[in-house]
Amino acid sequence: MPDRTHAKEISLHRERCFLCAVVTPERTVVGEDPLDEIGRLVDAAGGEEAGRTIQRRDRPASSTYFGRGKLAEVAAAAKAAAADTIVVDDDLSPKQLGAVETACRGKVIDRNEVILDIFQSNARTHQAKLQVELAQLQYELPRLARKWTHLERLGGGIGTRGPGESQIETDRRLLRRKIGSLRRDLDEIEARREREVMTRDAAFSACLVGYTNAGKSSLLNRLTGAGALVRDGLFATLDTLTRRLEFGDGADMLISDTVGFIRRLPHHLVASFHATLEEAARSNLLLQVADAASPFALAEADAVDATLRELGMDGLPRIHILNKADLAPAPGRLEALANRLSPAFPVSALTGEGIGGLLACLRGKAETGMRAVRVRFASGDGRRFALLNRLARVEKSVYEDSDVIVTARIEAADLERIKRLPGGMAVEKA
Ligand SMILES: Nc1nc2c(ncn2[C@@H]2O[C@H](COP(=O)(O)OP(=O)(O)OP(=O)(O)O)[C@@H](O)[C@H]2O)c(=O)[nH]1
Ligand SMILES: [Mg+2]
Repeated sequence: MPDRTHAKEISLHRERCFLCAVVTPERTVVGEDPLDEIGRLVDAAGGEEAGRTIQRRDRPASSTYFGRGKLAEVAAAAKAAAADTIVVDDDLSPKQLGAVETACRGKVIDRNEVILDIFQSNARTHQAKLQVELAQLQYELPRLARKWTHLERLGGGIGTRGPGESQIETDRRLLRRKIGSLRRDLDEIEARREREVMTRDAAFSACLVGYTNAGKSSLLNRLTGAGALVRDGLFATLDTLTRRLEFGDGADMLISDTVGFIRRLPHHLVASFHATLEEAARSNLLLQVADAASPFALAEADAVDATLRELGMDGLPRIHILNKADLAPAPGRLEALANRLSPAFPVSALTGEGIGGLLACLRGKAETGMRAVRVRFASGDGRRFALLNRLARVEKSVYEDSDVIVTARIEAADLERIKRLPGGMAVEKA
């Protein structure tokens, strides 16, 4: 029996892809062809568009996704366009995917799989690779049965009598075991990383977040000379890269760049990239980057807001950066964006325009912004405890041996004052 516990190959590289979707009334974004985004995703996955079609419907058909007539039309159009793969811009149930496959007699890939494919080819580090594999296997688990029936239909191998239920069960068990072992490996990496973060000093930290391709990595490079990978295409960055921004007068802060967001980011991916996004959640300030030159900047900002809410990060202090100002956005666009996203800084990571103002703002935040810290000192040190309670927002105090460990949010200057009291105190980033 073939080992089916490896993630299935979904590569769209050099494939001719026929794009299609059911477009419901609530999904239509004004002014945008509904399939433009999936077109960019397919492009990022290395595929080529062979053609496209949509069906307007109140909702997708529950078992066949498209209406029956449209399904035949999609199959014919894809065949006429000599497409290798049908790409459906939606999250299909195993049953729907099976129905489209049967009608089109070929490879069918849904939106989740396209994004997984991009992540798979862009994962560079060990952690990112494990995260993508985990997301893939979790996506596949409920679809195993479909895959087997599919193989059967294709003729199987020598002497196949079709895998029975028991084979599917065995495969499920193997998949689950593999998922468990991936999770353990990732937990270990996360724990190690957590220890590293703890030993870092209590520097003020900011994280760049935003729609994919907005220019987050370019900004990190512009601000810190980091040398982060920049590429025109979706999901170039899948890891968190943290660099120190020095203001030149001794003050500094940490800035992290991380994976970009998109509308309807697949849930398995969000869950698998939990550790990577967790870093962002622990920062003191979010730098939300928008591509001001994108005609869909506002819709993209909505998608980013929704993802931040989903990740429980919408409560963090935030400033908006309207990037790509050099591309001369349509008249009034910058103003409209700045009205909706405030406070906002129009900048260009490419030319450096506006970066001075942004730096001044960040310098101020690093000085006055509250940072989360964990401090440890002798529990008998009542003076320090009282001052801490007065100057900081104390979240938690835990007593351990003869020490007290306090988690709190505090401004840098106040932390310095408390540090200077006699008696000694250890400071960690919370
Ligand atoms: N004209 C112009 N192009 C920019 C600017 N900033 C970034 N770009 C371009 O936009 C593209 C995406 O830039 P990245 O920095 O990789 O974007 P990102 O947000 O990190 O993207 P992901 O990591 O894929 O989510 C690249 O082609 C950059 O050269 C800018 O200020 N002006
Ligand atoms: Mg990037």
